[in-house]
Amino acid sequence: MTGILINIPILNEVDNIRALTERVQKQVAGKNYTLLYVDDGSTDGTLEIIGELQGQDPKIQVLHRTKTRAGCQRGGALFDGMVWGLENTTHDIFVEMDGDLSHLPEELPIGIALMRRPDVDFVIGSKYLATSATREREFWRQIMSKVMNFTVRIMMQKEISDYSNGYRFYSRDVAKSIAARKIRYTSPIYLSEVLAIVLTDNFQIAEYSSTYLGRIQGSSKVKLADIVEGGMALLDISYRYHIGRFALAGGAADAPLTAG
Ligand SMILES: Nc1nc2c(ncn2[C@@H]2O[C@H](COP(=O)(O)OP(=O)(O)OP(=O)(O)O)[C@@H](O)[C@H]2O)c(=O)[nH]1
Ligand SMILES: [Mg+2]
Repeated sequence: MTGILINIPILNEVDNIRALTERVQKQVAGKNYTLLYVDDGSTDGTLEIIGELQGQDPKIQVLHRTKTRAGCQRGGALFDGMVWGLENTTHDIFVEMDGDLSHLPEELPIGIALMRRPDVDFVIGSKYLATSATREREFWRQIMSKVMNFTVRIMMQKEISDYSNGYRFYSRDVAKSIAARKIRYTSPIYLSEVLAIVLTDNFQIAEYSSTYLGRIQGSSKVKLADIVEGGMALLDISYRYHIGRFALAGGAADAPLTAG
C-alpha cells in the first residue's frame, strides 16, 4: 500500500504546532500517512500539545532525540526521521517541511502529485522560480539565502534553483540512498549535502514554485556559527560532488558513490 511520511523537525514550536498539525491533516485526510515530529527536547509545551493531538490521531508520532551539539540540528533531526520512516513504515513518499509554518501545508498536494509521476524521484518546493514568493522574511536573511544559493548553483548545477529550502518530497529509493551515506553535516547545510548526493545518484528532480513565509511565531534556532559552518561546508560539499564521492556509512572513507 502506498503512503506518505511527513517528517518535521521541531524545537520549541508551541505557538505553531497545533495550527501546523491541523493544516497538514486537512491536506492528507483520507490518505495513508504518518506525521512524524522529530523533537530535540522542547521545553515550551510543544510536546504536551502533540500528546493531546496524538489522542485524536494515532497517525501522529514523535521521535525523541537528545541534543548533543549546540546550534540548529535540524539536519540531524531530518536524517533520523527519515531512517525512522524506513525502519517503521512502508511509505513510498517522504516529505520534509519546517515546523514553524514557513512552508505552507496547502502545497502538500502539489508535491505529492509531482511525486506520483513516473519520471520524478525528488521534488523541491523552490523559493527561486519565477512565480515563487517569499513573504515576511527579514531582508538580511533573504539576501544571505540568495547569495549562498547563487554560490552553490555556480559551484554545483545551475539547473537546480533552490539548494536550501527544506520543503522536499522524495521516493523511498532516494531515502535509502541517503540513509546509506555517511552524512557530514547535521546543521541546516545538511539540505545542500543531501541534494548533492541526489544529484550524484542521478535521481530525477522536479521543482515547483513555492511560497515561503518568514517565521511569525517563535524564535529562530539558527546561530551565527551555523551560517559560518555553512559557508565552509559548501566548499567541501561541492568538492565531493565534483569528484563524485560521498562516503558510504560503514564503508571506507570516500568510497565511490556508484558501485561497480
Ligand atoms: N529537532 C530539532 N529541530 C530543530 C532544531 N533547530 C531547528 N529545528 C526545527 O527546524 C525547523 C527550521 O528551523 P528554524 O529555526 O525555523 O530555521 P530557519 O527556518 O532556517 O530560520 P528562521 O528564518 O528563523 O525561521 C523548525 O521547525 C525548527 O523548530 C534542532 O536543533 N532540533
Ligand atoms: Mg524557520
